[in-house]
Amino acid sequence: MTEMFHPTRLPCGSRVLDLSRPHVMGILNVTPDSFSDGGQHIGVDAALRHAEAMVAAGATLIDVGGESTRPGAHVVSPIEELERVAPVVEAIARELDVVISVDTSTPSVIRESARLGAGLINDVRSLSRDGALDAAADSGLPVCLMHMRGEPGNMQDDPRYDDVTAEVLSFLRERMQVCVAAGIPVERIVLDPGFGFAKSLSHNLNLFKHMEHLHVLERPLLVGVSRKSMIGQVLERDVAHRLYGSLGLAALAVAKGACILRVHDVAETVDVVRMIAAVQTAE
Ligand code: YH5
Repeated sequence: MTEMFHPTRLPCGSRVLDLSRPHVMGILNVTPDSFSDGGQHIGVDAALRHAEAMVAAGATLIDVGGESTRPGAHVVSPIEELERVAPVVEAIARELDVVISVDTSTPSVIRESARLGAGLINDVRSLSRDGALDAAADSGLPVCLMHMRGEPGNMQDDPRYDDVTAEVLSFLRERMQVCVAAGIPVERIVLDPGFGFAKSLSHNLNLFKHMEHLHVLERPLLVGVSRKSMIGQVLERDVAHRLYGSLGLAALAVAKGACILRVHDVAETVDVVRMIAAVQTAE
């Protein structure tokens, strides 16, 4: 088991996450073309019911995303993204006891979500869009910075690294510095290696194997591997048959010190996390 050196309390708006134990973040796609929801969670009621089920299953964060980051997915305008995300953030904040994470790169969505009760900004582009750093700094919320290269549309076109873990580490270190310079306290930063983003199968496996190196940055790690292609490629399973692969990687991520697991299958992952926590907290 890996030792970490980050503090154990992460204030997320009106709630606090106790990071001395791992947390499960349930994925809530509010896109018409979402990859594995078939778009059925578009209606606010349906989204709220799905969020409620994930909270009942033990999710302590819900990640609301209105922009599909699948390669080839169509670009969403900021207004369209806001119209998808805002009503769902508002409904969850009103109805459920959970930290709302918003998967967005868009300044107006960051600002409006924070106003409506979001607790975490999760940006796969690490606040690189014009105005995103200021919006996140003004929100006062923690931010998750994720490693990616290019844009979702072109990121899988022949990604190359000499040492993927070292390059992810230096990218995250640099984005952390940029955030701190923009007024986001380092205590509010969560880091994510970005599995499946601008990485081949061997890059993903190598990065996973050496994930512990990222603890030198002394920030909590979030890991998202649920149902991703790296599992499909190793096991030769389509997206509907990646649960056991996802759970295996979830367990290994926790053993390597990850604090937050971003997943589709909340109940199953919560069992894995609780079992590991029972062992880790034993005498
Ligand atoms: C992530 O890793 N990922 S969206 C393709 C799949 C399955 C899942 C074909 N947002 C992350 O979930 N935010 C996404 O199978 C994220 N970390 C953070 N912080 C992609 C996704 C997925 C893509």
